[in-house]
Amino acid sequence: MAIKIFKNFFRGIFSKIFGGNNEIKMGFYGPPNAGKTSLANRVCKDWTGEEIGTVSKVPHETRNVQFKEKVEIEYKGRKLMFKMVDTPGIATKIDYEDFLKYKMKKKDAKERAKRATQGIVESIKWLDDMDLVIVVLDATENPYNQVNITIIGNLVARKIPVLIVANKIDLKKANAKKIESAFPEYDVVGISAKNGTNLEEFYESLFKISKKI
Ligand SMILES: Nc1nc2c(ncn2[C@@H]2O[C@H](COP(=O)(O)OP(=O)(O)OP(=O)(O)O)[C@@H](O)[C@H]2O)c(=O)[nH]1
Ligand SMILES: [Mg+2]
Repeated sequence: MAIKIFKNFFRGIFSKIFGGNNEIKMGFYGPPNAGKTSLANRVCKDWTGEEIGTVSKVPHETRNVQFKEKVEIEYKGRKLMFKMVDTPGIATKIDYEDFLKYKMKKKDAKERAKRATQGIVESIKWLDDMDLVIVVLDATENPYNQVNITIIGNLVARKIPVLIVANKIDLKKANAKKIESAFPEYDVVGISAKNGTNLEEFYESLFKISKKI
């Protein structure tokens, strides 16, 4: 705690002296395949015209933290500058055999599993550096699981503001309400990153939780 206060104090002085950026570091966290990169890409594309990374139906597509700096977002006349950080999906277990059904060679599947495991460690390391976190969950999946509870518990312990996104609401099986019930103390916004549904609500919630930093 004392170290964090110290760090923030010096960071503040540093940026005042050198006119440093006032970027809000926004992390996209969650289980694999939930749509973190899809959402990060959509936001990035909206405001910079560029994307942040590749999307795939094969889980653990993102195996390194990737980011985009100086993404200025405007909502109702207010502007905020973000550093967007897309992270590898967090899982409790990675089995290379799960990748074989995607017609991947055994050697490639093993390499993907190894890199995905390292990616999880990297995701957790970056948590400390985040000003706020968007937890992206797949609304067609059961939200009551170890990964979600661990991620959100970690954020609470570090006092990092959280916005939960219930993604894939375009799918019939999606149940955003179940996510709301699972995490009643957080803002939950149902979206489709793929179709761009409810992005306005996402920006509204984002600006709301940015005030908590
Ligand atoms: N139907 C539907 N599919 C989506 C949506 N968002 C993402 N997807 C699909 O879900 C799959 C995973 O998307 P990604 O954006 O790669 O997910 P991710 O969370 O970054 O996954 P990892 O990098 O593996 O952790 C892809 O096939 C996407 O096209 C959505 O809103 N609706
Ligand atoms: Mg990804």
